[in-house]
Amino acid sequence: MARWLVIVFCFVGIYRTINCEDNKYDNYTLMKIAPQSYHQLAKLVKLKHDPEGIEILKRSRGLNRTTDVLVAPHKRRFLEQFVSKHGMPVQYKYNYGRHFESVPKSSLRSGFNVYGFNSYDDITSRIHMLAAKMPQLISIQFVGHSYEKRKMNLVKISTNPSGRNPIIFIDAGIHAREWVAPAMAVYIIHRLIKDPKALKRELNGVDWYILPVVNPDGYEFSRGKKSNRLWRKTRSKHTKKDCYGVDGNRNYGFEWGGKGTSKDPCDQEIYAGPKAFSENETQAVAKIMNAYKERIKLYVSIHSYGAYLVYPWGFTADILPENWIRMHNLARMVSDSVVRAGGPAFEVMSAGQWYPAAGGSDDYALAVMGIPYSYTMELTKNFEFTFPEELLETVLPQYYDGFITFSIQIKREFGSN
Ligand code: 0X9
Ligand code: ZN
Repeated sequence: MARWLVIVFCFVGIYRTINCEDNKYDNYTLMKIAPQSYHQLAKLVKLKHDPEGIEILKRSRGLNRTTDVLVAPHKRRFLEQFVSKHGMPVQYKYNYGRHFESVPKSSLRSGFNVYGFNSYDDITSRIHMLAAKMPQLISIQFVGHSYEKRKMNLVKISTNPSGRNPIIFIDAGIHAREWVAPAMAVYIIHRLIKDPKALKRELNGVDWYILPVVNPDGYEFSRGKKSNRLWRKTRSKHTKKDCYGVDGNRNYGFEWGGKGTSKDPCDQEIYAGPKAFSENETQAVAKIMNAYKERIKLYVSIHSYGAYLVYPWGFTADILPENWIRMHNLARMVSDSVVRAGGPAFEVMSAGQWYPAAGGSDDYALAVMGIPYSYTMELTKNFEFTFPEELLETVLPQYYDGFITFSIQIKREFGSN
């Protein structure tokens, strides 16, 4: 359809939003800004996300590490002036919308691949198939419906389901576009049940509860041929305006609505929702935490991108929880084991020291549920959100070694033998 026609249709609101969003990133520019001095870094930290055309895809905390900003055409001049005023080096990726034309055709492909970006339906049928095949080891618990009525399925893996093993609870995919996260969760499931070594090692005395796709509506929306690859939020509707979704990781009921959140339902990135737990999806995660809070000793929420392993508090940079040293040390051990496996080291710090953002699941797990080890894990360093599918085979096993290290510590500290 001619571009002018789309614009007219969007303007008069006849055309469906989904198609208007289709062209959203055409002519956007990705600016990867690398501060060289602490003065520059301080300026960059203050750069505000702007729903009108400045989307900060990743913030950095150190020198020579990029803060990645996706800029709409009408905001590019402003940002160029900002970086040149402060003399910051920038790498440009022009026409960023077009980058998605080279995104793997996984959105179209059907059929499960353990090293792939699988559809929600393929993941769902695979876990049910595994549970039917190995009922003594893996079971599925329905934990709620997403806004668009997709089923949320918790995968429970245990060699002793009637026992009282400590639980490692992992969730992934609260942010729709972070496709590596559900891929990692699915890979963990696969290794736990297929790797004969797992029985004696990471499954011995520890149970694993895994929610592989927390935000299935957003995930499928980001995969659609016609929709928005950079969609982050859920797909609920809380306003009469033509704006959808809530940032699930701003929607939890601890310090809800604080720093790094937005009250604007049209904010594409960090809208916290009309109230805490307005979203079915975050309610379901909280329900799992609550049901097993005495036994969950480790919570990991998998995200992408970057190489960060961060712990509470995320709502502020000013204070740390009383057990932060333990969380910090374990995170360093996990990072070391990923490095030994050939992967990249994680930057380890509190989430708030990275950048404050309130209402996150990691803070809620520690503060409200009393889960003693709580983390957000950001996977993959390059390629932003469009990590090449063919490289999953290399990186997922490296990260898995980090999860083995987690399990060794949980067993050592909380196991019964
Ligand atoms: O901002 C987020 O929600 C996470 N980063 S992401 O790029 N995947 O969006 C980091 C969350 C860290 N935890 C808290 N701030 N509580
Ligand atoms: Zn995320």
